[in-house]
Amino acid sequence: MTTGTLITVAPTGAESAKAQVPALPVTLDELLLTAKECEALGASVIHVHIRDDEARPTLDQGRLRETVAALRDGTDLIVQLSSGGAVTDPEADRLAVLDAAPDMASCTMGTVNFGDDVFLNRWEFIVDLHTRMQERGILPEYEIFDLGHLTALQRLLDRHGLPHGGHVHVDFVMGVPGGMPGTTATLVAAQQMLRDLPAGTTFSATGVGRSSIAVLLAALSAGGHLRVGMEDTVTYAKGRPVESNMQLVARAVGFAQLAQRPPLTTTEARRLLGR
Ligand code: KMH
Ligand code: ZN
Repeated sequence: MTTGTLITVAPTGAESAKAQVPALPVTLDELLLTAKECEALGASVIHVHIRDDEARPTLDQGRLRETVAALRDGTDLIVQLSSGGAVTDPEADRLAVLDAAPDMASCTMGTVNFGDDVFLNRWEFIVDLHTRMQERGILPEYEIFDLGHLTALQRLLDRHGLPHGGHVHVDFVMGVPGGMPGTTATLVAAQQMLRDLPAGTTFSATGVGRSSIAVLLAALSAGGHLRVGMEDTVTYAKGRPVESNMQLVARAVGFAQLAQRPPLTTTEARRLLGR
């Protein structure tokens, strides 16, 4: 049955530099303001990467805890911390993200070439992330950069059991140079592979860069949910830089309403994800 649309905003990421993308929210105040405005527009989940005083990506424990507390205080958004960090972050720091006790955390299901870099996700590391989240009651969002990552997810769940609460939610991150392309055909192929996962598995999708609109439309028509934000998209249209995360959330909300799948409220999103 087609439901409303869960909209996740990924406002910052670890890849863009503030100097090149001045609208990127990098301070806690900027992040909180963005979060409040995106929630008011229809976002129900926030995927969070944080920055240090020089706007460089960081996994600093104190800052992560402060960020989770501020988002909980100021919004009703479901707080999802990135355990992916930046491609240079060590595994120990990525695991320690869970100590900040978010509602959700990302869990990338395999290694992928990432432009000129490699985003490394060893099997044992994935198992560690998954089982620690099970123990602590944190819901994973399984990040799928390539179709084989879905096979790895099936293997993970077979061997190590369902996440805490039993709901499986995946996010197709499409169009990364080195990963699966951001096309309708690929999204449909990925969706077909969900048949091998537990009944009730939900998916969202995001298309990086130019693939963002194609993926958004394909996800909506396929019954999927949406992730949008400046982590993935910094150009709104040819020659037009994104002005704010709100602009991207507003566009997603508009498309979701046209598709007669309006944004889920945070309460509805919590029900869907079992949070
Ligand atoms: N920054 C990328 C290397 C995640 O948040 O879990 C990884 C990423 C995925 O953004
Ligand atoms: Zn991320």
